[in-house]
Amino acid sequence: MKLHRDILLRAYRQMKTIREFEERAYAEIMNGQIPGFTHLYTGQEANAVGVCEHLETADTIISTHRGHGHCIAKGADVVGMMKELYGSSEGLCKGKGGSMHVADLEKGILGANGIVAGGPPIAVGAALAAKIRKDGRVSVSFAGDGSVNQGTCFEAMNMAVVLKVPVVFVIENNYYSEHTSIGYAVGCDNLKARTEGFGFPVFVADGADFFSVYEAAGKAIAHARAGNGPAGIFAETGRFHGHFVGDPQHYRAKGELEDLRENSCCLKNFRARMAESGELGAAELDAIDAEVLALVERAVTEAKAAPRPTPAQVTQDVYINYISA
Ligand SMILES: Cc1ncc(C[n+]2csc(CCOP(=O)(O)OP(=O)(O)O)c2C)c(N)n1
Ligand SMILES: [Mg+2]
Repeated sequence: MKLHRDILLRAYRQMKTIREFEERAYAEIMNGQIPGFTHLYTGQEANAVGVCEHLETADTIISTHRGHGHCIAKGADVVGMMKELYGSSEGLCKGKGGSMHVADLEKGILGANGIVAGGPPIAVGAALAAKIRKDGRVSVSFAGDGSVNQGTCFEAMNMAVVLKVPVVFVIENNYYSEHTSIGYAVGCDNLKARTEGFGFPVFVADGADFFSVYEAAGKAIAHARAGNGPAGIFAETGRFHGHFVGDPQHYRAKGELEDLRENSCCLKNFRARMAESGELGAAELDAIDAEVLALVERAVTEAKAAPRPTPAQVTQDVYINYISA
């Protein structure tokens, strides 16, 4: 697969931005600078970027508790997101969402979500709205391997087929649901087949390889956008941190994390492919790295200086005024 230079440059920049955002968030949390509970997306960047590269701003995504990467890939403002993590009133959700509830409706980001498998039904609702309005939008649900045993996920998948709505279910299999491995939690050994049993095609991707995800996502999203009903993407992936920041990770095998970082890194894989094909030079990728680092540095500096919500703001923006909206 040969992609246009602009797509390659943007994809690398997005994956690198997510990586640096997360690694810096990790450092800041460990320093006690960021309040709340945080789940990092480091290691899974190619999934969000490979999917969102096929989406327009008006298309919608619904994310998970591990949502920073999905939001950045869909176009969320990085400085606004960092401010949100810091709980600032200048954050994307005025500091009331925090890490697990980042949303930006203007960018089609219907929200990260702390409820495992809370996303699939919302994505089906958005897809039904798109079908009724005939606006051509596709709705994407990101969810983890832990979500696939939840009733909400089953119900949403079935309903999507029955209503024939343009939704794509992305399952990111990082092999753990909190501290429980997929081998223990899932009763069958062919999740792709089980998901296809609902009546829609599922495309498998290597979540450490942007090109693999991009290809699978292209097929799934085209299927949904053409009015054929739902499709699925199964991406095998790995998270480089614990379930949450502070997780001692005793459930990992010895050397597992080192192996993941060495052999399942989408940034390394992307650079290796570019070196081999010559499509992008190392110097231009280095230049992107420097720009991304500067952006994340600015985001942290501005987030630290940004105001916190006042007590008077506690009751503001709690409910949407649907009549005037
Ligand atoms: C309905 C519900 N049950 C349990 C939890 C607690 N919980 C939070 S994250 C998580 C694991 C999710 O695993 P997975 O879907 O694989 O996502 P990952 O954390 O691996 O990205 C659980 C069980 C929850 N938030 N919501
Ligand atoms: Mg998981």
